[in-house]
Amino acid sequence: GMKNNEASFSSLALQRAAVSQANQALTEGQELGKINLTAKTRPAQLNQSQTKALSPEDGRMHRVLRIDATLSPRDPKAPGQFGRPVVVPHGKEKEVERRWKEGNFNVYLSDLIPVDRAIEDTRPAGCAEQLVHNNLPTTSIIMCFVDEVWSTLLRSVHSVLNRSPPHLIKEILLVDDFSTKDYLKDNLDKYMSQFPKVRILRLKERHGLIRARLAGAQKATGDVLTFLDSHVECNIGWLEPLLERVYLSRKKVACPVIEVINDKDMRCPVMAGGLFSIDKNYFFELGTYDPGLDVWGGENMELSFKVWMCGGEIEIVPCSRVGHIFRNDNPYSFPKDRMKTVERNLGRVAEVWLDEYKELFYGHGNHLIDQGLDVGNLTQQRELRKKLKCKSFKWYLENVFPDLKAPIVRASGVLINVALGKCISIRNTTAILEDCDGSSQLQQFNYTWLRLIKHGAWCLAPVPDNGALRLHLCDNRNKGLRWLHKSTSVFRPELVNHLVFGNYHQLLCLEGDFTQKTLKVAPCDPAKPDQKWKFENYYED
Ligand code: UD2
Ligand code: MN
Repeated sequence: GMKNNEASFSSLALQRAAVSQANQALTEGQELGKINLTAKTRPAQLNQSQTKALSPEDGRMHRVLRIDATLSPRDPKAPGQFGRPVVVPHGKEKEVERRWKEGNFNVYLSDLIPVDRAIEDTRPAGCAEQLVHNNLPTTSIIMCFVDEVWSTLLRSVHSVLNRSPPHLIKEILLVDDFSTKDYLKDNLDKYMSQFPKVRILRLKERHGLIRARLAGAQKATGDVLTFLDSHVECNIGWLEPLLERVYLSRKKVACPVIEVINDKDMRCPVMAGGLFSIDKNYFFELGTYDPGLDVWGGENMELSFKVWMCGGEIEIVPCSRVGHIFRNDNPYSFPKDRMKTVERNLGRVAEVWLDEYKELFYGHGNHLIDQGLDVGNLTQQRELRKKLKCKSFKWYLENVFPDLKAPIVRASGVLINVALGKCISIRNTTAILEDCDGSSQLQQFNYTWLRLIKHGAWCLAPVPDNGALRLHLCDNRNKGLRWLHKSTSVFRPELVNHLVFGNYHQLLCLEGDFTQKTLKVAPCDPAKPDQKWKFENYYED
């Protein structure tokens, strides 16, 4: 579910980069859900520092795990074995449909596939030969779930047990975030009792995944925390390279490949969020997650900014492969409105970490003018940032994400009234309607990410209480200069193509009057064609 990203951050180019990676995986994931539940990941190239290995003779290192307990499956002919695609049997389509909503993926097929099936080794060449230190730290696997599908939960646990060196797994902590399904109670206890390393922690109320992970972290006894979703499949040799990175540098957060990742430099500005290993003490030094984040969403941003800005690093480790079922939507309910929850979480993150760039975040939301989004108390988070002596967001953008080109302009060129076929032109300190002339400087406007209609340093805005237009010196922080265009589609579909000014309570739309050649703002009316506007060029959707 990447829907959260539509909530507010969607246009922040930062998030876009992360999302576009994730979306690719999402497309693949839909396939996973429907067809074969196999981890499909594109092999990455290893860079030199990753292939360079010490010699095993030096006695301090050994090869990653090669024996995969699932390689001689109990039933080699079972569906999905070796990651083979599974086809829905004829006549079962109804059942597939009926059971889909249990997990928002093909639950019917998942149940047909053995919980300890074999999967293909998707690692790039060379990974199996890699050496890791003999004295790697141990890890606690923390897997939170709420109403997870039985077979996928079991498959996640089996994949960890079967494909990790036992001595590195201190424990597997299953954190039950107040599930309602009966099979997740006694049956789960009974099933897991055959594995001494599996502990089940039951939360007494719904915590949401962020605080559920924190509850797990509090109980963990391993040196490193490894977080996983409850519908994953770890591949052979997935764990050692993660722990190796943390071992070599305790401020490194190591993520497995779960999707197509920019593998040029292995630097990852924002992690996907679900799957990573982090030194336990370091996690607590960083103040864990902001415990004020609710249910789902934004915590990956928070931790990513915090890690990078406060002296750590995030790295995608190409030899570590973990499959994950991406779903179109969360299969569980949100205690409060989903969109508001995620928006509030992102608001907290923006307020604490984004410095002056937080204006971009607010400028992008689907809310008209920001409504003083109540993000709760941030004192502790801000103090933490000071205490950790973290760098600025500007530093982050310049150093961690130098190839980020935050697009400044969303639309440009002449601004044409759709019904009248006339264009806006600058006259002294005001604007009028004229015949369109693309070569006239006076008719050139930029519509920016902060929703300003700019002509050079000047911005179009209505005169308060009057409705006439005038030019105003642009100021990115002045919310009284912002116009909504296009992005209104989410909020009020009928307002697409309008240029809307105002707030939730009072929407005013730019309107042209051809006889008078004048412009004004007037109450929005979808039936009025002279309120519809188009820029010459658009740079997004
Ligand atoms: C992604 C991450 C997920 C998390 C989320 C943003 C990956 C693969 N997944 O979304 O880990 O970072 O973005 O917050 O990077 N859960 C609970 N309680 C809840 C809600 C969820 O325990 O209230 C569990 C859930 O059962 C699952 C895990 O938390 O095991 C993550 O939830 P998800 O799978 O719905 O999130 P996902 O993969 O869409
Ligand atoms: Mn997930």
